[in-house]
Amino acid sequence: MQKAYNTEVDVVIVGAGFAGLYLLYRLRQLGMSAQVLEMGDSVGGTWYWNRYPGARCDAESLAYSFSFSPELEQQWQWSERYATQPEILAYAEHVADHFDLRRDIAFGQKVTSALFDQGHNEWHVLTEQGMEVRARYCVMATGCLSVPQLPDIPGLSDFRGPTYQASLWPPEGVDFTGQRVGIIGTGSSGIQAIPRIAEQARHLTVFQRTPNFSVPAVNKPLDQNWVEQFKHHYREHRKFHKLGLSSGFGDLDIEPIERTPVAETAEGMSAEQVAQILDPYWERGGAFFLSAFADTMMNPATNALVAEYVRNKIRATVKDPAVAEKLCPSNHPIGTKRICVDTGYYETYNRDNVTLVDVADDPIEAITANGLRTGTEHYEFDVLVLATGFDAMTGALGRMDVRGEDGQSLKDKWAAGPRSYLGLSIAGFPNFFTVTGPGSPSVLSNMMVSIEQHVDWIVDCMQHMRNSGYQRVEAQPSAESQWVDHVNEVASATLFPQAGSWYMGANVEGKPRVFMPYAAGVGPYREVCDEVVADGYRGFDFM
Ligand code: N01
Repeated sequence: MQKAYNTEVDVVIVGAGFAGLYLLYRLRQLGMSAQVLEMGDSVGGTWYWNRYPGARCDAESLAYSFSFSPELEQQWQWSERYATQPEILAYAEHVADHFDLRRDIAFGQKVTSALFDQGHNEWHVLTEQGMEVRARYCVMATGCLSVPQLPDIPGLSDFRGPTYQASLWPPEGVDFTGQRVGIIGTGSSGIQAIPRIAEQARHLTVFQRTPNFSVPAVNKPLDQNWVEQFKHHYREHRKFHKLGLSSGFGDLDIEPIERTPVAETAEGMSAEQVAQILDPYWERGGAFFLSAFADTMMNPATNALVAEYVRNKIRATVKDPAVAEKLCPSNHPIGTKRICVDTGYYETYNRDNVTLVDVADDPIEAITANGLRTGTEHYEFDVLVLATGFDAMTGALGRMDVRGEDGQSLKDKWAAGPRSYLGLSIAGFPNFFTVTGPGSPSVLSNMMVSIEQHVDWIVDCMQHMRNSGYQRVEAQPSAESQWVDHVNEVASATLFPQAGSWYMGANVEGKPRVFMPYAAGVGPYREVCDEVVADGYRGFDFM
C-alpha cells in the first residue's frame, strides 16, 4: 500500500536518483519540507533501470560517489576500480537508508504535469497514478539519460521471441544460455553488454550502424590498502574533481595530482611520437585517455592522429582484418560521440560465436517473426536486445506537460532546442529548477560532481530567498539568451558539433540539432555560477 504522502510542501522533487536524494538531504538540513516523486519502485535513477549485463560506470568508483558526507565516503567500500550497476544501486539504497530519505519519496509515481499557479507562486505537480502535490518550488531531478529511445524499425512487435531493452532490463536478469541472440546498438550500453552476452549465448549477431571509439577500462579489484591511503587524501581529491578542467573524471592516484595534458598538441607529430604519449594512457585505461593532448577536442589534426591510434589498436586486436575495418570508426572525430570504456569489447569479435553485421551498408528493413531482414539477408535469432540509446537531456521534461507563467508550455519554448540560464533555471518558469539541465556541463562531466554543485546552488538560492523574504525567483530572458549564445559559442570552438550524436539530439527523429551541454568544464562553470551569486544573483529577478 502506498504510504501517505505530503500534498503541500516547500519543494516538490521529480526523481529519486542521486540528484533527488542529495536534494532531499540538503532540504531537510535547512528545515524545508519536500516530497519526491519517483517512477521506479526504488531509488537510484539510471542505476535502477539500466541492469543489462556488463553495466558499470565509466568514472572511477572513488570519484563517482557523494562527497558531501566524509562519514559516508569513509564508510562505503567500493570493490572495483569501475563499479558495477548492482554495486552502485546498492550504494544509492545505502544512502537512502542511512539518511532516512525514503519516508519522503513516493515510488511508482510517473509525473505527467507540472503547472505554475501564478496567483499563489507555487507549482502543482500531478502523476499518472493520481497524486497531486503543491509546492513553492519544483525541481526536476529527472536525469539526462532516462527516456529510452526505441528504434523506428518496422515489425518490432512481430518478433515472436523475447525483446529486451538495455535501459529497461528485467531485475531478475536474463539467461542467454543456448540462445541465438541479436543485438542492435553499439554505443556504451551495447559495447558493455556484447562481451557478456557473447560469453553465454550460443550465437550473438551484432547489428552495427555506426562503430564507436572505445578504450579499455582496465578494470580491476581495488586494493583496500590503496583505498585506505587514497581516502586519507579524499578532501584534496574532491577539490581537484570539482575545480579542475578534467570535468570531475580523473585518473586516480593515491596522492592527488592535477594532471595536465602531456602536450599542447599532436599536430605535426609522427604516429610513433603520438603512440609514445598515448601508450601509457591506453595501458592505464579509462576515458582519461582523451586528455593526453590539450587540443584533442578542438584541433582536427590532433584528433585525427588520436583517432588513428585507436583504429590501429582495433586492427591489432581483431584477428579478421575485414571485421576490424568494420569496427573502425571513421565518420566522426574521436570524443565527439561519448567515448566508450569497455572490457574485452574488440576481443569479443575473435570468438567463433559472434558475427558482426554492418547495417550502414546494408540497412535493416524490418524485424520479422524470427529475426531481422536487411536489404540483402535474413538473420535468425531467438532473443532480440535493443541498446539503442535515449532521448537525452530534454527527453524527460519533453514528456511532461510543464507550464510556467501565463500557461506557457516548456515544449513550445524548447521547440527549437533547450533554452536555460546556466542549465539551472528557465525564463518564464519561476521557482523551477533543473539539476544538470541542458546548458550545464552535465553529461560531459562526472555526474556526481555536477549533481552536488547544482543541488548546492539551488538550495543556497532557496535559503537566500527565505532569508530575504522572497516568494519568487526567475531567470531574466536576456540573461538566458546570453547564456545560450555563450554555450553555443563554446561548443562551436570544439569539434563536438561535427558528430551526429545524442549530445546534438541527432539520434531522435525531428529533434532540433543543438549541442546541449556546456563544454567549458566543471571548474570554469562553477566559477561562473559562484560569480552570479556574488554579483547579487546576476540575471535573476526576485519578488
Ligand atoms: O546509446 P547510444 P547508449 N538501427 O545512443 C544504434 C551513457 N551510458 O545507451 O550511432 C540501427 O550511444 C546507434 O547507432 P547510430 C553514456 O553517456 C554510460 O549505448 O545511431 N542501430 C548506436 O549504436 C552513453 O553515451 C555508460 O548509427 C540503431 C546505438 O544504437 C549514453 O548513455 C553505459 C538504430 C545507441 O547508442 C548512451 O549510450 C551506458 C537503428 N534504427 C550508457 N537506432 C557508462 O557509464 C539506434 N541505433 C559506461
